[in-house]
Parts: sequence; structure tokens; C-alpha cells
Amino acid sequence: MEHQELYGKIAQRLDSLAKFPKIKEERSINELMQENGISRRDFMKWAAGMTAMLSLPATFTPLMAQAAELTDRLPVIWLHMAECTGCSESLLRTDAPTIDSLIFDHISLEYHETVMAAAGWQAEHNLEDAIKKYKGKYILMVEGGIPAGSSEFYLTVGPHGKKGAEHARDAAADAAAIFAIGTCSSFGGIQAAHPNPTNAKPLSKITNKPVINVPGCPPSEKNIVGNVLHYIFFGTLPSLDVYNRPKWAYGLRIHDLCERRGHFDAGEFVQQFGDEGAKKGYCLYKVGCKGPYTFNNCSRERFNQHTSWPVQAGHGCIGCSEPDFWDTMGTFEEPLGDRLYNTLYSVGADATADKVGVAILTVTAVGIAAHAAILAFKKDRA
Ligand code: FSX
Ligand code: SF4
Ligand code: F3S
Repeated sequence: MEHQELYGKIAQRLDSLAKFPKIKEERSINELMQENGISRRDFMKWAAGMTAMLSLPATFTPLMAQAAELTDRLPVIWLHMAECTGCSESLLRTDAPTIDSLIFDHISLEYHETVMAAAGWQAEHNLEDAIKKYKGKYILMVEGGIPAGSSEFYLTVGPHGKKGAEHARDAAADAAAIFAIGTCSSFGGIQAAHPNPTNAKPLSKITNKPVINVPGCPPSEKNIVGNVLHYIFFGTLPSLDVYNRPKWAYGLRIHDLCERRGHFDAGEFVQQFGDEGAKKGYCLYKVGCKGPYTFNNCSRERFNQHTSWPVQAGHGCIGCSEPDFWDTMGTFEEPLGDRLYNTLYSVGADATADKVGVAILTVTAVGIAAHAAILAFKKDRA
């Protein structure tokens, strides 16, 4: 579709959304920004960044600002399952409110156990009420893995003793769009790590409806808010990868845009934490960085309003946005290539693993490990 045609379509969609009544009669986003010392200029800069992040032309920036202003027309229900609440914290817990967290404040958050005042009967009533009132119109965001089957009772909550899986299934049934927020909800996460004692499952195994996965342990605030804005813009599912992750966020590897990549290519590696290479910002591959196998945009977007991200802080990526990373990406501070070298000829012995995936990963890992070894060798001889 031509840019102009797309621009027209989105503008039309936003105009019709603007005619919907505001769900909360509270301050406008502009007032909220002003109160928190954020200038219009900063807001437009943010809108430009968000537009680029969603891979849209820069001319769409005013539409992005308009979409952010309209987030109060969109009811959101956020459920907690088995997790650490890190996903909510990623979005909300900053020393000064970020534009992303203010937008989340502005969204009509109908139900969110961490931030709402209600408890017990009242909370359960609010949830049922929101599901009925906004039937077919609300966005459902679910954080956490979900104990399933005969293990459902592990997550029994509320005065009616409803199971987590029941809550998730009921809320999913009437949602307009469903997002699994975080690796736990997307893939099971730490709860599902071997031997998965509570039989924790991803949201997509609990409901038959399409689920967009937004993994990361936790995902960045930008990826959470970006998905809401994408939905406001298009009202459809984004283009997804094989793991149902939006390609605009998870289309590239951490390694592809890493600031230490030049050092990787030059064979300059940190050999152990705290050494000279670490001080010089060398590549962290040899101390376990899993950036070459991990699809996410941390190296481009960073966290906390572009402040930093794991590799910038000096630790390798641990692959937190990949399925089963707790089991497949360890040992976290050793290269994956080392382990796979040893298991190269015994891949077939792992009866439960996705053999094709392991084989591909093995070849990739060996290639990357070989690259690291050869370059380090050349470097030593230089
Ligand atoms: Fe925690 Fe969210 Fe990790 Fe999971 O994040 S940061 S354990 S992805 O579900 O709270
Ligand atoms: Fe960056 Fe890690 Fe790749 Fe090195 S291995 S360039 S630290 S992502
Ligand atoms: Fe996770 Fe790696 Fe990003 S550990 S936060 S995907 S850098």
C-alpha cells in the first residue's frame, strides 16, 4: 500500500476513534505531560521514535501523537498469573514517569491487580463488570504462565476460588485483541522451566483465540506500549514471526544492532568479567552473551527511555525473549557454542527437544563460536 493511502486509512481510523466517548473523564494526555514536566517537544520526539520503532515513515509522527492522545478510548484488562510482576514493573516503576508510563496511566485500565485499589469481592466484581460492559471491545493483556490441566488449582484466586486458567479463558473469550505480556505468558517462562512442577503453560495454550506474544523477562516498556499503539493504528494483528511475536519488535537479533558488534567482528572479547576487555567495552560473547540467538530490539530501543540495556550494563544477553530460555540458554555466563560443541554428535539423544531447532541452533552456534575462536586466534597472533 502506498504511504499516502495508508496515511489516509489510519487518519480515518483515528478520527472515528476520537468520536468514541472518553472512558475516563480525566486529564488529557497533554495536561498529564505538562504536570510531569514533559514538553510538547519531548512528546513529539517520543512520537517520532515510536513511529520509527513501528517501521513507519517519519511523516506518520503526528498520527502517532494523536493515537497516544486517544488511548483513553480503549479499555484494557490486565491479568496476573504466575510470575514476578516484573512486566508491570518494567512499565510503571521508574524514578520519574516516562512518556510510556504516562500513556499507560492514560489508558483506560479497567482492571490491573497491582495498581487498582479494589480487593476481594469488589475486585472480582469489577473484572466481571468490565468484561460484560466492554464485550468485544477491550484489549486483554496477560502477564505470567498459567498452571494448566490437573495443576490448575495452583493458581486459585479471589473470593470465588476461581482458577487462573478460568480467569484467563473467560477474559479472552470476549476480548478484541489479546497480548501475552512477558516470556511467562508467551512461552511459560521460569514457571515452566524443567521440571515444570505446576504444569505452567503459555496463554496461547489456554485459549483458542489468537494471541500476540510480547516476550522478554521483562519486555521493555516500549514494546508493551508500542503494541497498544499499533493496535490503535491498524486494529488488526501485526505481522508475526513463527513464535507469534510482532516482527516490528522481534524481527532482528540482539547481535545485529549491538553496540559491541564491532568488537565481535574484530575478535575483541571480554575473557572474564572485570578484565581489561570489559573496561574497553569488548564483546561479551565469551562470557555467555546469547545475543546471536535472541530476537528482540533491546540493542536498538534499550530500556527506561533509551537509557541502557543488559549488554550496555556489562552483562551478556541471557536470551530472555526466547522460548524455554531458562532451559536452553544456560549456562548463562558461558558461550552456548561450548556446550553445543560437546553435544554436537549426541543431538539425537535429546528425545524431547525440537530436533530441527536444536540442529539449526547447533550449526549457528558452532559457526558463531568458530568465528569467535578464529578471530581471537588471529588477534592473539597479530
Ligand atoms: Fe517477571 Fe512478568 Fe519475567 Fe515473567 O515478566 S519479569 S518472571 S516474563 O511474567 O513478571
Ligand atoms: Fe553484542 Fe553479545 Fe553480539 Fe557481542 S555477542 S556483539 S555483546 S550481542
Ligand atoms: Fe532480555 Fe537479552 Fe534483551 S536478556 S532484556 S533479550 S538483551
